[in-house]
Amino acid sequence: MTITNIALLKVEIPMVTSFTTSFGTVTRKPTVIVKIETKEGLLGYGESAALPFPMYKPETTDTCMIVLKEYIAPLVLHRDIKNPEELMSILSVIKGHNFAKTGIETAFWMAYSLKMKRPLTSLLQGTQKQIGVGESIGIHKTREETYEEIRLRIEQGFQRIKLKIKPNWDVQLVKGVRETFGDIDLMVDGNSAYTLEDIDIFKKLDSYNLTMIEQPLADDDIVDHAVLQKHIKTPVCLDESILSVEDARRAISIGACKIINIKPGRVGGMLESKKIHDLCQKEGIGVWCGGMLETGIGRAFNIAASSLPNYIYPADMSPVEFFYKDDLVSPSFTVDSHGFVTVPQTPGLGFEVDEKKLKRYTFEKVELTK
Ligand code: OSB
Ligand code: MG
Repeated sequence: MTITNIALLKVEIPMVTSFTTSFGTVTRKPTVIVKIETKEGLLGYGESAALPFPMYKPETTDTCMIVLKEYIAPLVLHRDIKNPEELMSILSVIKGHNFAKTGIETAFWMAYSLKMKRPLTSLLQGTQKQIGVGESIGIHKTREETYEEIRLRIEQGFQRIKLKIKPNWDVQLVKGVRETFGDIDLMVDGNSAYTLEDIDIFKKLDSYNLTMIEQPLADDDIVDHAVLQKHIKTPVCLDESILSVEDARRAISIGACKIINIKPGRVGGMLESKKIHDLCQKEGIGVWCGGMLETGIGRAFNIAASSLPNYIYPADMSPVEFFYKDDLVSPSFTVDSHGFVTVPQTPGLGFEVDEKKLKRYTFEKVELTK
């Protein structure tokens, strides 16, 4: 396949609610949509779903735009690229910038899937026809407000509840949730807000039968996580710390986690997600798909990746309308009353991109043809 045209679209759909984590509040979520055209007339859409600020990982929406324009596009335009493996080998000269890489990688996967006339799930060797979904509950002003959202999400059928935590918004919260909601599938996500000095907090959390504790310690650490894991029986799950299959191998080899959250965006795309999945399957480490508040375009790839067999925990895959006034695909995916999303079985994205909406929410556009 030869890419003849790349459009980088900075898109912003108004949010209907903000999302607060230990690192800050997301009130606006611009995103980068990458649209490619190939010589044979195939279209591909991908998404670089970094946050607008460098508080989750170093990348931002704007760094994705720059890296895609200045470094990625010149490497891939007008070059005959056989498959995603070859694309990623070309991009491997660029260090880091995984969200930027994911934008072009996912667009390429979509076009490739159309060319092969096979759905993404089948190209990846996915086996699951539906994906179990949980809900990630941001930090609220009060515990009562948090309980109200949990009540609603359980009623709607979401299969597990993930609580965002930070120092002084952790043990009491979890205790209250257990007292109010009993034995629900419950986990917490610290987004790197703690250090090993907080070990007593994790020993306390350890008695609440949490399914996992996600990324409690530094975003670039695995050593301290390994120490923590030795002191608690609750599985440690790594998010921010895992950027590649090599990271996953190292983390597993020192016992830094028992579970990995794979976000295609964070690891550089679907191919690396699959590699991490395959390694974890071999090592007996269960995985699940996290999210970056993607639009329906990014979510489509998350759904396809989640169809692999070792995705054994519910995904962070709340419907797009929970966070945004609108979506870029229509219809958007839905979560049924038992908390399942159906995996599309058609070649391409599996969802219809609405060009009118894409245009309406685009506020910056860079066209590259070389
Ligand atoms: O740590 O999983 C995270 C959103 C933005 C940044 C980091 C995280 C999250 C979420 C939301 O938890 C997951 C979603 O996309 O629904
Ligand atoms: Mg996380």
